[in-house]
Amino acid sequence: MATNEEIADKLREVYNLMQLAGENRFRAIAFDRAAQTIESLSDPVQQYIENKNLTDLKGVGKSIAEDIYTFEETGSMPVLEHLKEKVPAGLVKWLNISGLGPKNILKIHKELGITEVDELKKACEDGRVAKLPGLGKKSAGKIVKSIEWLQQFGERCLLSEAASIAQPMKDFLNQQPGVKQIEVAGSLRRSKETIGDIDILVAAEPDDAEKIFDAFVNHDLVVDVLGRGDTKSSIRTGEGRQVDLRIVSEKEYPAALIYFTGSKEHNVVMRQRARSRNMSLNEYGLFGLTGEGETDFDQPVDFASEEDIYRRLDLHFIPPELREDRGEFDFFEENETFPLIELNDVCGVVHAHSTWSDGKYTIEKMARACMEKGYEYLGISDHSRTAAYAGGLSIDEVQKQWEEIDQLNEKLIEEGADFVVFKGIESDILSDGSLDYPDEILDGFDFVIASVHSGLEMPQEQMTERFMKAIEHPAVQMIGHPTGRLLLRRDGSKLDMNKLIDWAAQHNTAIEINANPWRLDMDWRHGNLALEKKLLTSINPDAHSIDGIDDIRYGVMIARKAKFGKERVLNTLSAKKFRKWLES
Ligand code: DGT
Ligand code: CA
Ligand code: CA
Ligand code: ZN
Repeated sequence: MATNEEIADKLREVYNLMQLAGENRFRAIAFDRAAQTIESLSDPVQQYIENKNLTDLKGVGKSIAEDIYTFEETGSMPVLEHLKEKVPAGLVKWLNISGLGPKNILKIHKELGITEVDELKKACEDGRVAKLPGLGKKSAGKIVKSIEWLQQFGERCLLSEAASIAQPMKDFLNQQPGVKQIEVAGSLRRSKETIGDIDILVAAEPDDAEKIFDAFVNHDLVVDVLGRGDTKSSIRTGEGRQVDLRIVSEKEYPAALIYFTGSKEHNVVMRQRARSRNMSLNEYGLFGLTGEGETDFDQPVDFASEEDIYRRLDLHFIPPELREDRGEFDFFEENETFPLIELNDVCGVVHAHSTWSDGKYTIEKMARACMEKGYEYLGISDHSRTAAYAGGLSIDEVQKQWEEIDQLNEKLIEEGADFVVFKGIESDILSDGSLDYPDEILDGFDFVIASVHSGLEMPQEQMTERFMKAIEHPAVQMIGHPTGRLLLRRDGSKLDMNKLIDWAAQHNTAIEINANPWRLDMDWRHGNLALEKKLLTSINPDAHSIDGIDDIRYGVMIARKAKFGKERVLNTLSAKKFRKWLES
């Protein structure tokens, strides 16, 4: 059963390919419109498929409805398959080049007779593209930059996407006979913000490996088998993600798990530590050394878990998120554990948008969803007035929103609900560092998140000053998504984060970890300094919908990687304590 998102994706693929095939523009747009409708539907589209009433949906016509029914029955959509035959596969990749639309793609493809991204890059560099009508030198330069960006990051995906592939895959494999232990390894186990490929490790008897690999390569998500051997198979999913499955013996499993979890940098230090203790560590195990100082496979050192191996190297167990060779070895030589925040510690949802600005749901709907998910409070923070493009609130609207929140809170008390809505705002930081409302309005909020949404390209020094002014403003409790980056899409602003962390810690202002998987900003790499300065954070979903609230889990993954324990994360406080902190 396909989800709303999956069906929307298919329709959008049709839309993209139709444009590249030069088909009727209006027919193509119809697919895009249907995709949008289904994507933003709050009920499961399955209901409409079962009742055969898809055409009740605005923007879904009869023929597209038929395409969807067929897709649901057969798993493929003829119109899409047909288009795939018609459009050169290389050209489809051009759609990922930002700033290059289908019209120009077709023009370049036809005029220059090229289909590959590499050919396009060359044509931009040697002036052929610049000579085409309507393109010019500037466009060609932009295309080259986008291609370079793509080549650097294009093969990676967001943490959320990788997790949504790995989880069902792991659950599925775990049910296969013969699987004794299983773990997701690699960058995903380390909670990196973007993932190259997904690595899964299984412990099984060698005789069972064949069957397990059979199951793996026949999984629903698989479209291509990239390789198959005795101990490793690789597949590709429909979205182009690669998954590597390795099967090792139970005996080798702990050493293999350390090896394939990485990072490479962490592994290098682990091997050095083994060496300096007259042992050799590799993916098969821990061994003694021969007289010549080579690995002596006849001298295995016993272990039954990752923890055992760490102990053999005079270390306590190092949580996977921290295995980046960024100070974890010194720490875990001395200390048994580091208390990292857990998803269950989070008590409240801070930073959420409602229909008052660009959110999809009313405050009440958002509040009830938070309640259902087990949270104690919701901090609403719509956009401020300068963010007109996102429906930012005028002073008048702010005051009306406050009334609505007061009434809602009263209603919740009457119902006996143990839940409260806080009045917040995501105030733009204007280019001179001032906020978006006069002080007397700012004082009326329970909390203020200060964010930059425009003028992101400011020189570093000026941008840092801009943030520092916001940090020291007495009305501001937190800084939102400090760099404004969109992972795999655009770099963030240039900022002196070291200075900001120091400044924020001094002023008791938090810097959020924006949990939206596109952002994950502030970056975990600032974790060491944040710890040293005792910086506070809040793990904020920046939710624009009910589903968006669940992004908190990615924020928690990044907060762990950034060495935050719950005592430095504000939304682990109970509603009462959170209010007290806001007032202090
Ligand atoms: P990714 O896939 O780019 O997001 O990052 P990883 O860390 O998952 O890297 P991947 O998939 O190439 O390899 C998984 C782990 O296997 C990696 O974290 C460490 C280990 N590994 C792979 N190749 C090497 C190597 O050449 N040397 C060492 N020391 N470890 C390696
Ligand atoms: Ca990997
Ligand atoms: Ca891999
Ligand atoms: Zn924002």
